Amino acid sequence: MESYRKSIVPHSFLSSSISYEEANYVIIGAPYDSTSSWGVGSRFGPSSVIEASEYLDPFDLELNCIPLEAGIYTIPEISILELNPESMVKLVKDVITNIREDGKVPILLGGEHTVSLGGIKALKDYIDVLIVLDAHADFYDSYGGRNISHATVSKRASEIVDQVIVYGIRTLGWEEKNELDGVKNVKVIKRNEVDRNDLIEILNAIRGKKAYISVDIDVLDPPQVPCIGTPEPGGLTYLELTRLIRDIIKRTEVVSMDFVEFSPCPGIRSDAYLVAKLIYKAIGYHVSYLGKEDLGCYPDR
Ligand SMILES: [Mn+2]
Repeated sequence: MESYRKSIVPHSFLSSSISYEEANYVIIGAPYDSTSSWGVGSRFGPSSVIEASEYLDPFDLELNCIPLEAGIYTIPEISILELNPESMVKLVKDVITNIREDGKVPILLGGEHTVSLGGIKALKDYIDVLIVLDAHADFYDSYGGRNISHATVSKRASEIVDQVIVYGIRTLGWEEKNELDGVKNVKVIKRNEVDRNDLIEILNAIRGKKAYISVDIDVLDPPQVPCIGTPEPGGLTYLELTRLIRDIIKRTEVVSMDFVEFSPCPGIRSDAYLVAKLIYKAIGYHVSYLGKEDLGCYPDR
């Protein structure tokens, strides 16, 4: 269980070569896509994103600093591909628990959305609110005969977390609508239901709370990132998404983030690069507003 701390990582996020001990942020690849209903392939997400990240410029033009200096370490991918969803969630939970206990910020990389349940379970006692950015509500009580599935993630999470906010949805199953009517701690916001000012108001209402952000890459508009399992038209632009993540991190105390459902297509490099940049940007905002040391970042310029 502890062996990953000393192991040599062939590919690390932004080619970082620091030790686990020195890191404030830890990238965890969770290659799992066993319950995916349409496009399988998100198992290749973590390795593809980490490979693309090696081409990122460590200097952040917007923040005017090098967030990488906060220390980012990449552990080897967790071996979960062959597990059933329950065992997979348990193993991801154990890894995230260890990283949290070491005082580091876990950044989980899927894999399908189901892997988030491992992170959420590990951190449920440390978070007040779960913020899910997703094209779908993922609020089925069971899907394809499974209680733990990419389509039930927010429903399962709502049973263990006090408050859940889902933003960005563009489609909803009838069964999901009925499930949502039966819960009080979940706020699902349609993509076009609110403008940026409304979103800021919603975030101001949770100011200072401890938060977990789960980013389903399909919250983006399919032309922005075509390589996803379940594409849904009408999504966010890259800039809208990064700004929203910044707005969240500026107001809440984000303890962990995950980025899931990216499913690389052979021959397309821009997608993996976009996801890598999105993750580095999110880490950059975290370093700026919540970082342990002042690296001279200026997020509001
Ligand atoms: Mn999802």
